[in-house]
Amino acid sequence: MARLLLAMLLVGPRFASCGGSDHEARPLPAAEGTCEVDADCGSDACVDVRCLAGSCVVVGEEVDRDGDGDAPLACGGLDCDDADATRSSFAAETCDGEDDDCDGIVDEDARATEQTVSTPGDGLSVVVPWGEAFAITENTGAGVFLRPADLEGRLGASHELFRLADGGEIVDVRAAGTPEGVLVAARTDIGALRLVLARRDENGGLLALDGPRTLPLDAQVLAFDLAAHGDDWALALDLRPFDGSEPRREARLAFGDLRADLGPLGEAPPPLALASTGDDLVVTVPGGLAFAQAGLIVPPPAGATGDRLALASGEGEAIVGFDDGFGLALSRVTRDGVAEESAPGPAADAAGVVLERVGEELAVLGPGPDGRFVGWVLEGDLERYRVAGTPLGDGSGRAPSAVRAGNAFALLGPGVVAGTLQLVLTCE
Ligand SMILES: [Ca+2]
Ligand SMILES: [Ca+2]
Ligand SMILES: [Ca+2]
Ligand SMILES: [Ca+2]
Repeated sequence: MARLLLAMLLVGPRFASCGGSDHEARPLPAAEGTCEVDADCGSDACVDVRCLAGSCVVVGEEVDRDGDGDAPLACGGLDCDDADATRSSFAAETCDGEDDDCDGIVDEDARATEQTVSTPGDGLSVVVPWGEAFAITENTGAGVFLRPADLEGRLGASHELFRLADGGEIVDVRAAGTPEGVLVAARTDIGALRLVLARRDENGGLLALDGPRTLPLDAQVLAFDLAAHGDDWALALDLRPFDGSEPRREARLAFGDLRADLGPLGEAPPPLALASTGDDLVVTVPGGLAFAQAGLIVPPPAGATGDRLALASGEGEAIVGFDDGFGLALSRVTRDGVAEESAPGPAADAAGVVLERVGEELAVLGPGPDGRFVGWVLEGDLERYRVAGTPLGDGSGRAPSAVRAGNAFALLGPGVVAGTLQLVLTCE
């Protein structure tokens, strides 16, 4: 009997005390370090422990899963994201809306960066938004090319948009960007206007070209401007009819059927500018600003001197930039008229500024006091602005543009070195 009891003790399950209220059998706790499966060894995110031959064995440290050299916070390191090797206490803070250096503050001290972007050839360049980056059109005179440029200053492949097969010269190229792509318009030396729509794919590449096509006209194009208009594009045209009648200014949808003839220009037509309010087109005309579809002319802002008005598109309004005798001033204009109060603009030369809507903000890109291009960002009320780009080149032949990508405001404008563009990123 004693032998049988000893055998049960040796081979049978070991039992915990049968004391307590439930009287159910429970296994004895395993001895420290003993196990049957890996899970018995507990889960410690900082080390890799496996069950080997019944014992828990540390087989490796997993304190840096993303391999950036920094252990996660829970394991005594300073890596605030151990699944992202671009973020650690060793990383530099960059302007991307994330806390790259893991100090708990997003985008602090993310400094403005500047890069020179060399554009091939010395043709005239126009920069337009291309998604959250840019596209650059290049006019070689005989052809127009388009190439994307990212916010690192890298240029994508160059695509030929069109070429003049039978001689002649392209004398004026303009472009307008929307989320889908870019409309490029080029005027030739005989006053014809060619249009091509470059559609972009999701990855920022070129998806397809629509066109080129020549705008059918009974007139010679003297000047033109274009703007994005909802999902479409709009054109403003100064035309000299072939039948010898008076020159006239027109507004049209580039890929629609709207035609709003705004009448003869008169002896001294003002410089041509076009903007969209989303539901109408605003065009500079003698005596003020025409709302093409409403058939209204709004007088120019009070105090405007000279005949140059810069326009920016807006939702239900356009922003007009003008010289009020002291420098650049800015006003809102709607079909009801120009807002009474004009906000003094940054210290830019009103004659050379480009106004561009960038989300809720307005970018003012133009020559500063010393003639070099500067970018400013104005908040929605037009009262506060900040410099968004150090002085660039003198601007000849290089039309600038600006985009916002997260916290970064990017400006691509004329470079200090002739024939280049300069990319400037600033961060909020
Ligand atoms: Ca790490
Ligand atoms: Ca990391
Ligand atoms: Ca930080
Ligand atoms: Ca950051």
